[in-house]
Amino acid sequence: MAFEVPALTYAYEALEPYIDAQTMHLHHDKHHQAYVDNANAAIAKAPDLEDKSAEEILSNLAAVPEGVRGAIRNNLGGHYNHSIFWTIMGPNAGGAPSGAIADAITKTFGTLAQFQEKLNDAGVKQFGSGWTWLALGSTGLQVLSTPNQDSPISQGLTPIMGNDVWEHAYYLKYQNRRAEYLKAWWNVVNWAEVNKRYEAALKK
Ligand code: MN3
Repeated sequence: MAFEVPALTYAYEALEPYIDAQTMHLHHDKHHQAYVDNANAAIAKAPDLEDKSAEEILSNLAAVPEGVRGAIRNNLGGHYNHSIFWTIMGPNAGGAPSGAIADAITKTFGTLAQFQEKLNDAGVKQFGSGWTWLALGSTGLQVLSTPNQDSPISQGLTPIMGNDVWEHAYYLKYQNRRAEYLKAWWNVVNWAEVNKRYEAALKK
């Protein structure tokens, strides 16, 4: 089955003033669509992958035929990462988490502010395009960054939340001020969804 860009569950302008509507339109409708189109084109050349989920394919890239592996890694990775990204943001969001994720963040990183600083720092230091992530592995929660559209799932980690630090995610509004974008982004984080993802990851 072909992959599709999931519709946003909120309006394009709902994340204003932190993320502007024009960026959301371009990012969701154009950039994400391009990843989906290119991923589907690559999968059409590797019929064995057709019935597999994005998670299954990306968690075992070595099993992907070499001729399409790069295209799948970049474009299915792009689809998978962005599909998470849209759901962990929302209007009337931000603030502090509650539930299991709140306890786990405190236990792992000390305070919420310390965790936020760590995730932002990984985002600032990611050279070029990429993502900064909170992911769950066998030793617990960890912050990491990935280049391009690489996903933590390809390293055996479950992505819990992540911020897109490609210039297309922030350049219209923040220009070269990536650090400012990273700081502002916390105002649109949908913690209820992040907690849901964390609880689901614990059960895997
Ligand atoms: Mn993006």
